[in-house]
Amino acid sequence: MAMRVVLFLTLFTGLCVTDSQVMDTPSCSCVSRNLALGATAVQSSTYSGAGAQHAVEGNRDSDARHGSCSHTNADRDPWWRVDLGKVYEVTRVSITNRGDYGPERINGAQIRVGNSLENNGNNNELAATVVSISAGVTKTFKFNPIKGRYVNIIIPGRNEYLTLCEVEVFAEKYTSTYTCVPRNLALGATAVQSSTAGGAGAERAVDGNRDSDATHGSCSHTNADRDPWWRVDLGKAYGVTRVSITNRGDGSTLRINGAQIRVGNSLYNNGNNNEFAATVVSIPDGITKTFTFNPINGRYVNIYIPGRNEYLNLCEVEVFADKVE
Ligand SMILES: [Ca+2]
Ligand SMILES: [Ca+2]
Repeated sequence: MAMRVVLFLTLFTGLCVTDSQVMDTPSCSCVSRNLALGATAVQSSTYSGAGAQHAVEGNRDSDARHGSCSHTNADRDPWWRVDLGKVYEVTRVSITNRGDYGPERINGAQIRVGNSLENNGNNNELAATVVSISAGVTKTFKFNPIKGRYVNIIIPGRNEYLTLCEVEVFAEKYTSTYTCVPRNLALGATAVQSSTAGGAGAERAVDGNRDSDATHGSCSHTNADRDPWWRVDLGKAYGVTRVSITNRGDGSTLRINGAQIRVGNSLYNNGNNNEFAATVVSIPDGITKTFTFNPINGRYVNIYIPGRNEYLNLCEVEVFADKVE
């Protein structure tokens, strides 16, 4: 599953946004990237092997005994620094405080952002001061954009241990600091079908669950209709470019063979006369198969088996519009 997500991001990042434009579009959802994740981090000293990188590994676990918190010795003015690799206009830093001991140690820490390594970067511009953070809590500090490649956390004026369970850094001014993925437009949308067998309604194919065992209640099922069909209403028209179908995995694999995907705005003949997008030659047992095509403008997506009496089973149908809106 993790691999699937990574591939998905790699394949589709960038299709959702333009170089200079807004983030979310109706067909894409975007999240600000944590620029510190996996970046190089250093600190004034390291206590018991708890290196600076433990604060940028993507794990907020606040129990220092679990190995995901950085930890200095009781240095004078202890500090920690991450190198973002290039200059960003930093607007937000989140710090996860230690939860298993000494939450007050973080009190008075300063967040500094800039491009200088003078005094280890601790003379860079002051962005915010950490008055306190409760044990194990992640607290977010927002400020006006500060240009910088380095983000420091320093506790000035005393001898102290600096423990950071996670530091996340964001710069929300440009699209390059966001990751955008296409939304599944069919998820939770209204779906109907030519008839319903055994209570297996059309909505089961848009419930966000690909479970392909029809006995688990997440697959739609028509009767053996002549030319059975299923249709989802996206709520408005999109330039649809991609449909994924999850076939039933507990038998009856061949029923889907010859199904057509149709996209358009008409409800004439229940939408089955809308523009032809792709034919499902076959889909193996329980597999999710993706059909891509040039954008077709449409609010309705139909799955339709023409020319015979058949049961139409769909365990999940996902619909995407990968172009910029
Ligand atoms: Ca961590
Ligand atoms: Ca389902």
